[in-house]
Amino acid sequence: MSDEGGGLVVCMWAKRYGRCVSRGKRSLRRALAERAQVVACGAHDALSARLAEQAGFDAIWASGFGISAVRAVPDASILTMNETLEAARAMVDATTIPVIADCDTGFGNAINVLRTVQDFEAAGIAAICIEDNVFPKRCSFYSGVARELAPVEEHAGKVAAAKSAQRDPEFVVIARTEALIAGWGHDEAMRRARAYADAGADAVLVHSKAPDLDELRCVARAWDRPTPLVAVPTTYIGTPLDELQSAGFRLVIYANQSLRAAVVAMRESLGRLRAGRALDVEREIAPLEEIYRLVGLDELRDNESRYLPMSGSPVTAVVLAAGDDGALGEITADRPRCMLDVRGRTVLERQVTALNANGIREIAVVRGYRREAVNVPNLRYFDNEQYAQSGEMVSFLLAARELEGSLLCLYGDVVFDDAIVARLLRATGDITVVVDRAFAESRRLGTLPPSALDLVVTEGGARPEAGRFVPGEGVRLRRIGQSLARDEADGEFIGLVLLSAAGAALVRQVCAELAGRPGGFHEALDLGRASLTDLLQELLDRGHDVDCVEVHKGWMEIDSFADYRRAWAELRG
Ligand code: SPV
Ligand code: MG
Repeated sequence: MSDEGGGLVVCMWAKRYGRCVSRGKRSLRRALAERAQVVACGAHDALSARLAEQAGFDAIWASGFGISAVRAVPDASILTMNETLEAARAMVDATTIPVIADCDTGFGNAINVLRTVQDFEAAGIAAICIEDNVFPKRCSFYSGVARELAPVEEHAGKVAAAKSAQRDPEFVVIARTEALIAGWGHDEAMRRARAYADAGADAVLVHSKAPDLDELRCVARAWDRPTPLVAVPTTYIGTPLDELQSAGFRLVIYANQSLRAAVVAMRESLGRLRAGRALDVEREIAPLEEIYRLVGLDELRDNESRYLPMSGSPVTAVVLAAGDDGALGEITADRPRCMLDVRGRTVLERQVTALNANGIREIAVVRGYRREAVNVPNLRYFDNEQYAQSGEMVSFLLAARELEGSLLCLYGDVVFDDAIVARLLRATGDITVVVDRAFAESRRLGTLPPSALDLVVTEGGARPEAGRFVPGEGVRLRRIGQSLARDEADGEFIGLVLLSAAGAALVRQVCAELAGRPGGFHEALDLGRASLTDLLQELLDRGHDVDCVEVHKGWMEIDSFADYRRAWAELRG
């Protein structure tokens, strides 16, 4: 079975528990065999490892320097083996590429190395690197350090012990010599490198703190073993990858750049933050949504809807079903639109099914016109006695004042795919509306209905790409209403709005501030007759963000008899 195919289930399970080295992308050995050069990026924790993978690196270097630094201690054998192991294991869990663990001196002598290999291999780590410093080591770049190296035989013994301890044939042992760092010269570096290769090392790292590649080029030229050479360009920073490759370095490790990048970015933003407001750094820091994506919030949500009891859903749906404009004539003489039957199920029952499928059990319906006909069991009802003279905003508030938490508000005459609700529920903003991009297509084809549509102007997001619809991210609503020019509008509001608990509180507060305001309100004659779109435009005018979830069809509004006939023709029973 291929690694990306049949082995995937085992591998995903194993990934969680870190035991996937011998398979596919986790194998550094395979990467070295298949590629001319493997480029690893230093990481100090799971998140930096994930970012390194996303940046396109082939492997992760679980840096001793970095793992120490994020615990604010020097790179000087201060951390224990378990602390290093846990940090590296977290990187394995957060990524799918090989993780190379910097094991310093191996955490003891050759006997300790046996245990080191067993533990790191069992954690899913693809490779370890052990260096010939004496314990306690000092970072290769610390100045003023008397550098002592372990005897070559002792380190070769550790390498042999490491090789004998590995169970997985894919596991890689990198031997590192500090001879050049300690100033012991080219010949000693070669002697050690050869001894470690002969002891069974799978790759050899001759560390250098020279400002250019010259001394390492000499090492590579003199190299007379098949064992691949490894470079760590921390000081010879001007050397490009292709030059390292042609010099003979098959594995390149950018050991600490991610940590140093993070320190500069944090220090600069924190300085500005301390001196000013959060707004002053907002544009230069990652949006919250990016962090949500990085840590897999979507996966959490999917798992919640899959495995948690549905009654725990914190979202309450509010169906606005009070009004009636008589547009459907006779068929709504004794019932509102939400109670129209479409192939054996009413519109409201269809809505309940789609909401339930997404874990929403709390459903409130605001009734008005022919309210006695709205009697689907197990729903909570609110009655808008003034439905004939009032708009959706009044109906919504009637329910919203009594309800807590996040609210999903929907028109009573729309039917929609379950998937639209699923996507809306994944939204992370405080106010999110669903926008149909098929509007542009209908406009182009001249198939828009003559009746009023809730049009929108948005910013960002999907534009048709070679006939393919790809929903965008970070799409914001800019304007909404029925009087927007059809040429200017780029979508249609489908009547679904999700308000987080904070978003719902904001709406209540804005409505309270508006109460009693005389005169017209956006497209409405007055506040009492305002629709949901008027309320949304008011929120936009006040500077609040309204996010959009983009869809392409998948819903239907029953606004006319023609719509009703189409629903019968297109919907299943
Ligand atoms: C580390 O990242 O901990 C290393 C590489 O050992 S270096 O710091 O460049 O020596
Ligand atoms: Mg190190």
